[in-house]
Amino acid sequence: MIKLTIDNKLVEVPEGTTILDAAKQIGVEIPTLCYMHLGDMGIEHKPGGCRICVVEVEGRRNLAPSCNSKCAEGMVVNTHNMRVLNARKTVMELMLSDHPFDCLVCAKSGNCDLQSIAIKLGVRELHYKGEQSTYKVDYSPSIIRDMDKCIMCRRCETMCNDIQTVGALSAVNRGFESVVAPAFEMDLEKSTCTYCGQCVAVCPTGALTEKDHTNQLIRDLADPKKTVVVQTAPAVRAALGEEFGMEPGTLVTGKMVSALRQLGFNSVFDTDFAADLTIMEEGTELLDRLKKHLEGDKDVKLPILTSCCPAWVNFFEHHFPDMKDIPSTARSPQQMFGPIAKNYLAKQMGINREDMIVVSIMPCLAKKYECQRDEFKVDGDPDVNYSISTRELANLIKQANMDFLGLPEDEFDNPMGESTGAGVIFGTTGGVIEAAARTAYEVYTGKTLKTVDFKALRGMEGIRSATVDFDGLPINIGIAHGLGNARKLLEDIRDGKSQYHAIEIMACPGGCIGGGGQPLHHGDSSILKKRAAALYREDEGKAIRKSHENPYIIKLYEEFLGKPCSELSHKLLHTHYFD
Ligand code: HC1
Ligand code: SF4
Repeated sequence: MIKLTIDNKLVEVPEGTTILDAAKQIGVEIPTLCYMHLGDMGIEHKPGGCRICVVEVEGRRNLAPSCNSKCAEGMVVNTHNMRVLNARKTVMELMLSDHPFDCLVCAKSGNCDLQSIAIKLGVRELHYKGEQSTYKVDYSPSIIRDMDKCIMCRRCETMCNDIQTVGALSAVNRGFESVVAPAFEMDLEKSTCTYCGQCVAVCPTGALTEKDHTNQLIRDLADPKKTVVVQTAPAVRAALGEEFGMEPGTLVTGKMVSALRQLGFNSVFDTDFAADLTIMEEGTELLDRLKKHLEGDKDVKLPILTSCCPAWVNFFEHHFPDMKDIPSTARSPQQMFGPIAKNYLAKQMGINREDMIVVSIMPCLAKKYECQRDEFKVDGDPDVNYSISTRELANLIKQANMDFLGLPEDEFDNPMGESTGAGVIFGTTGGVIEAAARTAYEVYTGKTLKTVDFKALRGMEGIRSATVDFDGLPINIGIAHGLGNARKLLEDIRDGKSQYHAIEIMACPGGCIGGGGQPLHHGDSSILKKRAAALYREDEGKAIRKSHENPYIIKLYEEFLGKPCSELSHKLLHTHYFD
């Protein structure tokens, strides 16, 4: 242990501790910008580049960046004397000298670390005038890159390269010209970006933001000629409340439905209903492949991989194109909801497909891109018109001046609002495969499960595995969340080392609860665990917890689809993948 003094307080820390962490231990807050600590993910990004966290260390000529300066025995540190404050202000002013002044209309305004530290430091005038960066704004279907606002903290680079192993973003050029960009400064859309949005989630400024569809939604809701229906993803209800000061893990399903109804949606439905539908299709595909595999059919590929996460689909299309016949062909729940709404529900409502607008509320930014994929359109009309993120919904509720906390608890509309507990847990890592196991077990064995809780499949470790006993047949299941972890499982499959029958993959750490469109969690895994616990609570409270018992799903097959994996199901609910 090492003893030192910070702001006249004695502190004892293990060797190797940084001044920033030692200060935290005694409740001294030092502002940071480029520094990022992602709890359980094991990532500590401390390039010491921005210099906003400088402190004075007695006996040293220069101020030290506290995020990457280690404590030493007897050190005397001052984190807030006027020399330090003056230096931080100068650093901030220099950063702002090459930053556009469009705070009033910036998407990040009010939620921007650069802005809040500038306010805290009381920066009122800028003494440095110099050249301003003028990069072309890069608009992709999910993410907007405005590099004039980049402060070169390189958090996005760490997220994209170290956690996601995508490598779409890295620093290019030198000096004033340096910027974080895809290779050859190409547009994000032309790069290997998966649109997972994890870079957006850690960007401290408005350099990386989601493509905002709120204004389009406002226009559609105000148009009396349009029937606007909405579906809400499982993970949204477990995090939306945080935007209104509620504790992480507070379930706000009823208030969310109420808010959506007050915003003017004609019907408020649940993506969880479509998640139940996904289980019917994907589960049937799993059992079919399994049966053929057990019969010795060499053409059948196992493991089957889940296919509901669009960033994950992008990832394997870019990085593992040779393996694109392994994932399930089932569309994601978002994309199953669309064709059922526009082909089945529209008929029930007596309206034409073209007059229906299907909107989704998603924790994810890749869902925006997924809506635009050509295979999910009919004559140019998307099955799901567009998607807005949890953060965008929260902003819209705030724009409408609604008292979210005071809203009553409403129920979803039917027929596409009824879901089972299995549909709910899709939103957390392990949930999709647990939902599939509940149905596949009962269909395969013909027996009723004693307990539907497959606790061995739950947890937050990046790669997990468990064997589920299908009445004497051991089914090996793998789970990965975060694309770096997915890569490891895929490389094992490619090398012939995988023993799994089925694997669930979600691109974002934690699954959808940690999606790039959720309220920012700053890598705090305790927040992710609380959101996951909320979904398991909602599952436990449901009268029906197995997808194949959802009465509206049963009715949908009776009235419309025939049976799982029928010809019509294949036409509407399945897809194919591209190189
Ligand atoms: Fe997800 Fe899914 S769980 S992908 O994370 O399969 O986004 O929440 O909606 O489509 O249901 C996201 C969440 C979501 C789909 C479902
Ligand atoms: Fe990388 Fe994901 Fe950001 Fe794309 S969205 S640049 S894959 S972190």
